[in-house]
Amino acid sequence: MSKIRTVQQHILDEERLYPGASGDFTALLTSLIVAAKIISREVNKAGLVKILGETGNVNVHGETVQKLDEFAQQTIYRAMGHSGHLCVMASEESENIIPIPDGGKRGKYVLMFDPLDGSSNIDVNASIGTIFSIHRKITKDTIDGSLQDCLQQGCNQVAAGYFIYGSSTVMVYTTGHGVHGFTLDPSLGEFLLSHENIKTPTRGKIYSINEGNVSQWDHGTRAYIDYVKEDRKDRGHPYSLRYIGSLVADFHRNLLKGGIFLYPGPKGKLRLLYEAAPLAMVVEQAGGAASTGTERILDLQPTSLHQKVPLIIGSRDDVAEYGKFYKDALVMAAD
Ligand code: AFP
Repeated sequence: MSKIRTVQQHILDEERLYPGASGDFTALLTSLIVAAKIISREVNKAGLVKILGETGNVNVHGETVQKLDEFAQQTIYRAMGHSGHLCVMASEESENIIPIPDGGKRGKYVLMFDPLDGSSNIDVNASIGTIFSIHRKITKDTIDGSLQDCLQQGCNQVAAGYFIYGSSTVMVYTTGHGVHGFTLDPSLGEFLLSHENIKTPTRGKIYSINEGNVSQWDHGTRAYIDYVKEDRKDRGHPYSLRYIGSLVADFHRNLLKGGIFLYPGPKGKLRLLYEAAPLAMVVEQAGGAASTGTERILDLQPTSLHQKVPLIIGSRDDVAEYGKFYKDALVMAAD
């Protein structure tokens, strides 16, 4: 019979792997989980917005109805700003770094987050999510964190993960010791271990890409997509196309089933710090891979807060195969 474990118990177990741990990190994740539960509750009510009041209006309870992405941003800020464990934050929704509120205790961690990824899917009841990435403070001059603390390579992440608000709310996270998934039991208000030590298949049968962008693709991407669509049973082809347009949802499905998600260049659309790097840490910990086509995502040195990168992520052999097509096309173009 499978064991019953809450995410809190699991995080505490992981903390015991570090005898000198202060408990700060555990407390930080706990605050983040509270924020996610509040966001989850609000996402579940999204369909009632028309009944209870339109965005910007005052609803029947006398509350101003906010856009869900603004609500998610503020909820995380309010839960984390006063947690005492962070020195700075950065969000996909804010242009600049987010300092810790005046008077708030400063801590040794840096939080980067995308409060509600895929938010254009809210109106159609498709899954959306919150992505997070945690680094250690590296600057020493003041107790406040700075831009430099936010612009760290993904390989320095202490933890990363996401919450997916779908048919149920699931948290997936890694601290560098495997990837674990927890499903929210709304009646208990607890995330319970549902996916222990997730390993993604080394090769999948799914490709996820916005094919409407085909005219903007490079030759390597075109050749690769033609290849996965070939009717070659000996190679396990054709692959099935699955694309929701909500990164967390597309990523989560491919993580569990195997497959490849592509948002190719030249510049890409997805953000390095809030989307690509955290999911790259998760996928690598699950045995998969994440690349720009030529470079490992976790090796990229960010140069700005909202930098975009091409993102090719998923099953290890599929990502490697894409890389071959991409590089071959570059070589051919150079000849
Ligand atoms: P929204 O938050 O505007 O819905 O964007 C979602 C997203 O950033 C990511 O979650 C998707 O994978 C990607 O955009 C989809 O982009 P396309 O609509 O260009 O395919």
